Amino acid sequence: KFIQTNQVSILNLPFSGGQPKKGTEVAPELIEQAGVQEDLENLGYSVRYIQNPSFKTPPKIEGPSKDLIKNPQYVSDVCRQVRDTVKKELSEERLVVNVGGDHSLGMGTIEGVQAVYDDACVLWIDAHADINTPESSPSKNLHGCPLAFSLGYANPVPPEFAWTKRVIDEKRLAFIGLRDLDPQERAFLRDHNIAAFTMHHVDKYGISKVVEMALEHINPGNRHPVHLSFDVDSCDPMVAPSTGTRVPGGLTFREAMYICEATAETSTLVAVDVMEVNPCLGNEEDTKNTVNLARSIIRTSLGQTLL
Ligand code: 4U7
Ligand code: MN
Ligand code: MN
Ligand code: MN
Repeated sequence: KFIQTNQVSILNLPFSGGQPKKGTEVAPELIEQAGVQEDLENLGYSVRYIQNPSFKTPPKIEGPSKDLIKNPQYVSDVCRQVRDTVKKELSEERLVVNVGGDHSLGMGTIEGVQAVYDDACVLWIDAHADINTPESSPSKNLHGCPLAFSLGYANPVPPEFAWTKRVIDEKRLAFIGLRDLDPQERAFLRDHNIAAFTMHHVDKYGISKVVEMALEHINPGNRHPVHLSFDVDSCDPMVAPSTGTRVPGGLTFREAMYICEATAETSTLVAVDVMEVNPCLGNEEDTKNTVNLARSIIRTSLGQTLL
């Protein structure tokens, strides 16, 4: 609608520092090999691939104590780099596809999007709310915390994350797919009136109504840019088996595609994240299916239709 472009930048973000399982760092390469560039070229896009190979060097484990957030400096450094790259690509009036990598990267992608479009809204598709503060996090894994940084909830902000700011407003954020929340996450969602559509709502209203309600809430009249952040664990483990935090009772493949289709139809999408694919989990078939899901999320949110 307002940003008319066929230029898209794909950021490969091979990173697993926000959680303890190795493997999400190899996902971008496999998703690329699945044929994403060709998919997007077939849709009429001109594609720029951006690789961040420096992410691949894992640090020595930081945060040795059980009570401390894990790998703060590493996650912080990578996310700041992601913020800058997203910001640069968007400033050149390109669309951005962020291919993770674990979901701690979301604090970088959100800051990058908000730096260019400060009224952009965020549609977060996930089994989890990822809104834990370092203090409230039961696991101390940063992939469960990105939204707490983007909303300014972390108090105190760990020194490593002093660069993060409150860049989104609660009324510009909606969730779909939730089914595994920690106590403090529930409290944040309730106390701040955040549009949180759980799997209960998907069952009750159907996916089309849920997406309509979510988009109407964060983006009435489609006047704002949309940042879609898709964690593949929003999907049922049968659909997305190769991911680190599987939760039963998730979205079907079609429900996931419907979210992408409905978002694409608004012509407001500026950025999409596809996160948490872990090709090292599950068998070969599982990996293939999960990588193909990621590929489908990308081409569908960028406009591929069935007909
Ligand atoms: B993901 C969890 F405790 N809430 O904080 C946590 F259940 O990016 C899970 O959505 C976080 O995959 C999952 O560790 C992060 C846990
Ligand atoms: Mn997530
Ligand atoms: Mn999740
Ligand atoms: Mn903002």
